Amino acid sequence: MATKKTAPAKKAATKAKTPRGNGGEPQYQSGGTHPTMTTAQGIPVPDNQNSLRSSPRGPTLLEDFILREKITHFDHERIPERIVHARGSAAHGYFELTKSLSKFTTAKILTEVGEKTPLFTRFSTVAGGAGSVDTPRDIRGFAVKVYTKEGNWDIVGNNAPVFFIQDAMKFPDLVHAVKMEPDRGFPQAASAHDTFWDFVSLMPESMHAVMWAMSDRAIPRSLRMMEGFGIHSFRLLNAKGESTFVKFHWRPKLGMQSTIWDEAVKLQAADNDFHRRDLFEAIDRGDYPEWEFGVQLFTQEQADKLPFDHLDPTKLIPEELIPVQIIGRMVLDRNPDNLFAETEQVAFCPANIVPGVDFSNDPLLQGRLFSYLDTQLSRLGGPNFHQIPINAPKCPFANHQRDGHMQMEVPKGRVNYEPSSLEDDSPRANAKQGFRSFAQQDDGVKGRVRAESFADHYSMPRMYFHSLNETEQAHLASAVVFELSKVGTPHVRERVVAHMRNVDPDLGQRIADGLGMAKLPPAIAPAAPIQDWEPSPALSIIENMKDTLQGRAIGILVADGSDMDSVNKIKIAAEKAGASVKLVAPKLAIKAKGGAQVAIDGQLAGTPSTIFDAVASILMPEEAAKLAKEAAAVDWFRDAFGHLKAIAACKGTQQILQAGGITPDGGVVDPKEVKEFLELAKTRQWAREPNVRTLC
Ligand code: HDE
Repeated sequence: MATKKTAPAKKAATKAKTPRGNGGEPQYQSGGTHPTMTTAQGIPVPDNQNSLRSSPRGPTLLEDFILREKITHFDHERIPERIVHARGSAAHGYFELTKSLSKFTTAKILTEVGEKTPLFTRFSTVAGGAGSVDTPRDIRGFAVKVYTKEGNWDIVGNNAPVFFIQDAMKFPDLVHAVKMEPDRGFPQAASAHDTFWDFVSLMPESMHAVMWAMSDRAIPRSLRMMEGFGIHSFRLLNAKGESTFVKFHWRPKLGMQSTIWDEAVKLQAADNDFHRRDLFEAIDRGDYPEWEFGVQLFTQEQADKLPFDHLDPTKLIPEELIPVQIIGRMVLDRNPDNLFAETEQVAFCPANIVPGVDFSNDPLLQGRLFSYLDTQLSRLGGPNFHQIPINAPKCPFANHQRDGHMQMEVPKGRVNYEPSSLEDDSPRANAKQGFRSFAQQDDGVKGRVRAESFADHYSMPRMYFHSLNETEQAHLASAVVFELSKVGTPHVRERVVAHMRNVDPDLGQRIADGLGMAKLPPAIAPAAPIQDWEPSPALSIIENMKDTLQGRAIGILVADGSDMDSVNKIKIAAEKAGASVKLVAPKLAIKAKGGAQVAIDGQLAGTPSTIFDAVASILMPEEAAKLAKEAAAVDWFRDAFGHLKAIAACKGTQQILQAGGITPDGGVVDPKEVKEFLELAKTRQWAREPNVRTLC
């Protein structure tokens, strides 16, 4: 037996030592029919292992065009990453209209009910580089490219309905301030540092978006559990040229859910790709994420009655004032075939809109209309990026634009100008079908000014704070304290507290206390009187959570001797209710009760409880006793408990809970109570939080 095993290995080792030139056989073998490998010019490659040398131990020849072509291509495999939103995950899907807006717009995509239109959606973090982690505290990009019959429509939004600045002029400053500091090159993907807080504390207008960034919205549990917002007001135009203002909303079918900050931090180590993997795996198993598409429609008269200016992108319109009407849905049902070709090369642009939709005068939107096209020129290398498959419209398109870097088309004929009379089929403008802009009268005075109606920076963050429940308020206050405790400059910390006092006096006090500030800094004089507006209950995540197990993940800890009948009872019921279940054990296979060999999904040390929404364990007492001495097992439960997860712990497991200093509460049940456990698993055990964490 032993001789038989070692013999082929010896042979392979001898073979590897033999120098192989042209015609050398690769050492692996596999089935299938493999096409002949060629160079990019189509020349068959004879050997993909060895470069061309003057002799077996001599120098490599410059003549080796195969090597040079391969290395040159490799050297240029990366393109400049996006300056913001570099880290992204995406999927293909479709948009389906369920209610026509024909009264308000001529856009076919918003009037043809039942039509399924292909789309591509990319979610992203803002601050980190392309290789950064998925779970930092950050606003998420939510960009949708809909390939409509009338051209591409890009809704390039975020998972927060407001932005940090009112005018595009400040965007480069904001981004410089939030990204890693330029001298030291850190922190990556984090706003918890001096330059970010220095900047925002000098920009009162950013306070509302800061509140969103410090709220649980900025640490989503899954990309599938985030809302998306177009932020700016846009216009819809009907056949008569009448305009209605509109704000766009995406609502996740799974409802919203967030991580706990401590959990998000641990997830960064447990799984850098937590969100990317979650999205990919869900689509891969046919669990297609879905969002409702909603619109807030309002007239100029309604806009005039709002106590703030809707053109100011630091303001949201509470849906209690103007309801969100659901008019369609987005389903993501296909993973990209290639991350680079699609997710990386996709080029969004808020200026891509279709006839029947138009822009508003939001000064941030106006600046964005320039920026995206410009950024693609350097990111994708030239003006023909619209020909890359992921960017190309799926409807016919034609014009007289020609040449440039990477022209993929071969235009025919003599006519590349207009007017022309030489060919009958050259493209011409079409006044009837063409894009129209709203005929807005503008008789203002030119100047670099900020409208007076943009001056109130505190009433809306106050309204937002008051719309959160107590738990969410405490998370927000604690997040600000966490971030400021990473800020080394005392006057920056004080300035933030001074703003927060304006947002809400109690919030300011709590943050000051959390930082151990001896004295409250004086509040900053507001530019406009602060008003108390009605809270918007629709903005709370916890208060609006969906009563469902769909999209939740459950981990079950087992070991040798575990009773698979009990395990399967939980697994089957959980999966039936829409959850995904993974078995975790000290080894990748266990010998279950009765002797059956059972394959395991995750090895304990590499599968911490942070990646699950609820955990269960079915262990023989002797195995549990061993695990009670195992840090990974103790942490598994300690973290699950600390992150407010439901726990189903068998009798044996109690030893591990004890080792972790856990006093079971109402969220800890016996695994036999499958129904009760799965009910608890739908949400977090909020009542436990004061017992495990001191919040501000
Ligand atoms: Fe962007 N933004 N942005 N932004 N943005 C980019 O375009 C910019 C803003 C948003 O998945 C860039 O292709 C300016 C608001 C998303 O590929 C760049 C201003 C909102 C994405 C750019 C803003 C966004 C971007 C970088 C202020 C929410 C990622 C690479 C006037 C409504 C899209 C690129 C994707 C990307 C500029 C403000 C959302 C540099 C100048 C407000 C989701 O062009």
